[in-house]
Amino acid sequence: RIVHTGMPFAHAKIGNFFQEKPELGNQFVEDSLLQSYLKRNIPQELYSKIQKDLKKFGQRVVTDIYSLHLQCDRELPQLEQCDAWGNRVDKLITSHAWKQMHDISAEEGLIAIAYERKFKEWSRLYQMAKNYLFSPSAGLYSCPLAMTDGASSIIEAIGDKNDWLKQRAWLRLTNRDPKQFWTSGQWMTERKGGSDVARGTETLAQLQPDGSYTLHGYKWFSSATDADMAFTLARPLDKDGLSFNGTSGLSLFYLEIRDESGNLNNIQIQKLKNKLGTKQVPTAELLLDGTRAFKVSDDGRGVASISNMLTITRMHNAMSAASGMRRIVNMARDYTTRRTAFGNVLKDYPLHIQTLARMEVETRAATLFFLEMSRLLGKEDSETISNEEKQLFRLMTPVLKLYTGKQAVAVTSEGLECFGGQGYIEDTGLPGMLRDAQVLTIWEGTTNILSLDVLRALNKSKGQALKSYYDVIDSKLNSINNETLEVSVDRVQQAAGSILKFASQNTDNVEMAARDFSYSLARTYMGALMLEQANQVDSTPQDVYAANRWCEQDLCPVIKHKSKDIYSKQIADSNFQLVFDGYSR
Ligand code: UCC
Ligand code: FAD
Repeated sequence: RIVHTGMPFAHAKIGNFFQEKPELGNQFVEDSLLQSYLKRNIPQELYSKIQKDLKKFGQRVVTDIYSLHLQCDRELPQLEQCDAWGNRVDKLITSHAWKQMHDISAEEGLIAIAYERKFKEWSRLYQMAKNYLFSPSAGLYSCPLAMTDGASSIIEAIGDKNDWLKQRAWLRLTNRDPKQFWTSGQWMTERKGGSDVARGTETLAQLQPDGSYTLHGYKWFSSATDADMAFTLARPLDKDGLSFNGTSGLSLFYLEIRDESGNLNNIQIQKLKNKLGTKQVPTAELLLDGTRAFKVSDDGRGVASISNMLTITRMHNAMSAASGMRRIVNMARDYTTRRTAFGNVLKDYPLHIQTLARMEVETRAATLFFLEMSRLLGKEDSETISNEEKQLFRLMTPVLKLYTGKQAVAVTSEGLECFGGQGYIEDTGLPGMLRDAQVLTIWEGTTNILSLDVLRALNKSKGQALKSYYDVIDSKLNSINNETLEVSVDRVQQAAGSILKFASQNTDNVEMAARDFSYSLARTYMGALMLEQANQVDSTPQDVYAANRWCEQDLCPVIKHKSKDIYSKQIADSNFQLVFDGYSR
């Protein structure tokens, strides 16, 4: 017999302390600003129904949908290019969770709500608010949804003359039945250029006897390649085999990715992109080798026609930016109650809370901006928009996208730091949030390209857009009667005046001022929205405090720079010399 002094097998002792993880509450119930904005802008009888749905969904996005989100993060898409026998199959493998997101999107009406118009001009606001709750828990399914929404809007804009497209695609894109529901891609970028689409597009379109076309080209970025259809740009060839250069040679085409038997429509998936983030999304390079397609714009109106889609996807981009900020702030806030350092929980350190308060102010400003633009979009959809609002909406869509994209990167980066080392650990899910935020400044138009789009909108409106901008701000400020907001009202008023003044002056290089100008438009407008929110009868001290904090910053960087003549030819030359100092090739 053997004498045992203790059990030979045991768990290793690794200490008794385990940090509690951050928890999320109902994301609608916890979002006081979202509730307040919707309540004050949507008629009561409609809001009571919307509120009920958002409250239910606010819980889903932190329970079953959030589990699927984490699964999308873990089980990334794969491409099986050839089968075991060498046959090219281009099989795209996506996770069960990703497919579930498709079904949930249909069932919850994440696209449908906007197009059913059951809630009149507030349908779009409702839809965007619901997507705002979904986006940070969506496993990036928000990306295909954005393009699907954009595609639905294009088809609606094309109108009756293409009823077959409505029957064939629109009814599916806006469907609530998962079996019917389609998603769309948006293929604009080619190897030569994603910003300069007019010079970058090499894809050619060959007319067929039946009136359809075959497309021949290489699409350099195709997000969500598992979509059912896509809108894309190509150059139709005339009977002599010639095409036009530039934007006047581009037309818009509709295509389906697969035929009735599920085979790819003469498309080869060349590779899946190896990306910094958005890894959940199957983004591919595609060879179009005779892809059957249908021209849906007039000749040469490709870019103008796809710009409807750009407007919608840029709105989704901003929605994703604002909701991503809200999510990291909510998580970091909860963590301050669970994490102890130097003997106290983090929430007891004013320095740490100051950091979070600054993030909160940014998040509120972005959220109000995005909600207000969604409200205007709803009015445009239902044709109740005034001319002034229309001008404002066109001018401010690129501003919204570019400014909130930048905010999201900064706030999410700060948010990761709020978790200390854990913010850098992959399986907390936190690092992915930063990687996914970074793309918001790149796709759907980079910051500079959108700043140039602001100039385009200004020029096209011949000054009317800026006048509308000023008048809308002025009218918001005039209705403010709370004296604790007086200083901020003055600051916003002055900034708006300075913007007008700057626009009326001749600048050597107006393009060089475009980014600072756009930032000025953004900060000043967001200031007005924050003040409006703070001036409501039921506004809270937090609304007032946040508005005043926002308005303390430099609202109009373009003017400060102008006094230094920073956009002159001489400064442009000095910038060039500085950037290329020491460059030897
Ligand atoms: O990145 C992509 C998909 C990513 C996945 C989706 C994510 C969605 C968010 C999800 C969140 C999770 S798709 C690729 C996106 N690509 C871009 O955004 C392109 C960026 N480049 C530009 O925006 C450029 O400014 C271009 C391509 C529009 C420039 O083209 P052109 O042809 O050189 O510009 P033109 O000649 O000035 O404009 C041609 C016409 C004009 O109309 P007309 O002739 O009537 O005057 C313009 O006024 O297009 C009109 N136009 C616009 N109209 C141009 N831009 C706009 C606009 N933004 N709104 C209205
Ligand atoms: P470039 O045009 O080469 O720009 C490079 C830099 O130059 C940028 O900083 C830009 O701001 C700057 N720049 C360019 N011109 C000017 C100028 N005149 N003045 C000042 N600055 C300038 N595209 C699609 O069509 N469909 C998709 O589904 C899609 N999915 C994507 C998914 C991901 C993850 C990513 C990262 C991209 C995706 N894209 C997609 C492509 C994306 O839209 C483009 O990458 C983007 O529009 C920029 O184009 P580019 O890469 O050609 O950059």
